[in-house]
Amino acid sequence: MKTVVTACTRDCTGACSILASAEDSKVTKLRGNKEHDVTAGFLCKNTSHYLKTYFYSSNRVLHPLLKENNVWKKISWNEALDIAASKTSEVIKEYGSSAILYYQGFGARTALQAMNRRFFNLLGGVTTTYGTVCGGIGHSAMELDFGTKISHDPLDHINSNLIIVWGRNPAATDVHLWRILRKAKRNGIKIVVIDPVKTKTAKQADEFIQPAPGSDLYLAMSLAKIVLETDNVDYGFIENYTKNFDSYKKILGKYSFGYLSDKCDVDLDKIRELALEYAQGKPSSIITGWGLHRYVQGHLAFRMIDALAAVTGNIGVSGGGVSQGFEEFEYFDFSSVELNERGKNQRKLPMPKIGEAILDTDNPPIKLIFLASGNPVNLNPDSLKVKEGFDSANFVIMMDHFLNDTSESADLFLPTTTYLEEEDLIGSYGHNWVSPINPVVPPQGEAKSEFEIFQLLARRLGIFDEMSGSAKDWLKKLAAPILGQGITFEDLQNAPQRMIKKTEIPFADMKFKTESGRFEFIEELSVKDISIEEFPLKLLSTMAEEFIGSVVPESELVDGFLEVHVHPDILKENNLADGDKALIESPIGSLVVKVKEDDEVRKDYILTYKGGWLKYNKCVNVLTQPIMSEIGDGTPYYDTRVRIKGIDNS
Ligand SMILES: Nc1nc2c(c(=O)[nH]1)N[C@H]1C(S)=C(S)[C@@H](COP(=O)(O)OP(=O)(O)OC[C@H]3O[C@@H](n4cnc5c(=O)[nH]c(N)nc54)[C@H](O)[C@@H]3O)O[C@H]1N2
Ligand SMILES: Nc1nc2c(c(=O)[nH]1)N[C@H]1C(S)=C(S)[C@@H](COP(=O)(O)OP(=O)(O)OC[C@H]3O[C@@H](n4cnc5c(=O)[nH]c(N)nc54)[C@H](O)[C@@H]3O)O[C@H]1N2
Ligand SMILES: [Mo]
Repeated sequence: MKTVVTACTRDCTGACSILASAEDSKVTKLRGNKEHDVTAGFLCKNTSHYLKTYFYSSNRVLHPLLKENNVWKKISWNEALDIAASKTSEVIKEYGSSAILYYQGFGARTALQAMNRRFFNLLGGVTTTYGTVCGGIGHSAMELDFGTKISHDPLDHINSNLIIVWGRNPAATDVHLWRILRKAKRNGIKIVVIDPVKTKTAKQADEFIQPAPGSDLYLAMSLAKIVLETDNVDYGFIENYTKNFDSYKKILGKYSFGYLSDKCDVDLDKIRELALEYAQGKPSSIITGWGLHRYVQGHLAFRMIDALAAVTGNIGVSGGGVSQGFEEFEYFDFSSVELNERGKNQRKLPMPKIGEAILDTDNPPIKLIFLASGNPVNLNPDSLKVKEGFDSANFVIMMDHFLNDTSESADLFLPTTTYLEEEDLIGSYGHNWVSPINPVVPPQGEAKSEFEIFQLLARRLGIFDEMSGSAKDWLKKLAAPILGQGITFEDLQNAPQRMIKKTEIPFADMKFKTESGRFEFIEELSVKDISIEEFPLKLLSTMAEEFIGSVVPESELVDGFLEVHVHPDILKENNLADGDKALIESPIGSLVVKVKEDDEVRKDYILTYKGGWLKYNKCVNVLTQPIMSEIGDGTPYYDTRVRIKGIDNS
């Protein structure tokens, strides 16, 4: 028996360091690695079941597949690579390399994927994407306020007196942050959850505030207004380290308490209590989540939350701050590996509107698509349009472990390895550690790493010299900034490494990365009304605890209905009852769903989860609008307006 240190590469804040045991080339057990102080020696449900439900799942594809007459058929790697290479060179010859779209999803977030991008740059540059279907919006807000996005170490929250979990559900989506919050609670630190949904996290908090979706800016403004009115302001911080305070104060002055409390639909007494606790209990920390990113003007909520932390002087102090997450790729040197300067024909299409963008692109049009670790037909807004976009290309090549909704539009499937079969490094967007990924067993079936696939393609396309070398050689190059800090490559391969010392508190030196060098308050507020009379409800589609992204449990891979939670009053208004089938319509689509009566949801939205398959009629994104946020090129999924009506249930 042997034990190997590796790390989970799935799309999650954890990027957990794992100890994998193997016997006779069979992985027998995965355990959390105690050498990592955030992921702390335990694994989430999804990783605990990973061997059975993912790695050894009978649905995992272990041979290259080619679609002929709409049926997948097994082919050899030689054949698959020859086809991929000849499609690539034909398209380049006829249309130029920018007629190729390389779409990289969020399914795996490792360092070595830089080699995929290098490959495309060596071909002369291809079309890629800009913007994001994940964070983005909040990051741009933080850049405006602080000049950069940095967060407090998750372990620093233990030093707070009060923690506000704002638009995040770590009990389901980040069990390691949840462990820290539970410990904080045991230590007597008050946990407040602000979420329109009574989530698993909310149910275990000391205080739960359930505002209207998309109204957090008003809530943050009213909290700050009370702070000003009761003179709980940190004037020292404001005078010495901030800019635009007067303009910000003027904005607050324009709105009455009545208006603000109405808009967020939170009782003023409750707001007052929280404002005083937050300001007087200093240090207080705010942990923001992805729920805040999902609105056209989501940046306004983030900027008002940052401002609240600033007026109370909760910046630059241990146990304080506004923490969104971490830049998982910041520790690596990508530029020298990716060779962007060689990709002269680069073009970028907006990820939030990828379907329409593919269809509208001309000169040259998109002819060939390479897709790695993503499922855009399922998870990007306006699924049917994304499908139309992918279907419009002459040929689609995908690299994944499983067939998914986007495979319906693909022509060639190249099976890739997982974190139990390959060598790589991974950062995290939930903490500041980098962890090694090491092969535990040889690749299953005929799976190959993306790194090897692109090397084999490079050989066929005459660019092998610049793609050759071992994974280790390239990882050393990518990790150069880490190796410069006295960590050896062997250290990095043997154990997870903390990149920033625990004691480092963001902005403790009061130096901000903005142009002024100060924290910059929001100066102007212009709120757009994007409500639509005919579609009175919002549609929230959050993460499920039981699976990640669109890799749903096997039992879900059957025709059925998306389950949506609806308030009893809304059901009554529409002559619906628990368990009924109903039609949800949005400005761009409609879907037959099954309703679940739920008196814990608010009356202004319908709640469901993301990731259900289009193929089985359970994909919420047939309803979501393909629009971009005002700032940050993000995806405002939850600003989709809908209505619900009964259908014949017989
Ligand atoms: N099990 C599991 N874990 C995951 C994932 C998964 O699919 N499954 N996905 C991973 C990914 S890709 C990400 S980005 C993270 C996301 O991690 P989280 O941010 O924890 O996940 P979400 O479910 O998006 O949670 C957002 C919360 O915001 C709330 N919300 C919605 N609108 C508003 C609003 O207007 N105001 C406020 N205050 N709250 C609002 C939602 O009700 C929801 O509870 O999780 C990662 N972890
Ligand atoms: N309605 C709605 N839509 C949403 C969201 C929402 O809250 N509501 N959340 C958004 C968010 S936060 C995100 S991050 C996106 C995610 O969107 P995507 O990244 O497009 O979707 P995933 O299902 O996470 O895609 C992962 C795919 O990668 C594959 N994969 C996993 N590991 C590997 C690997 O190591 N190599 C390769 N080649 N493939 C691998 C999986 O099998 C899966 O098919 O979805 C967004 N979509
Ligand atoms: Mo995400």
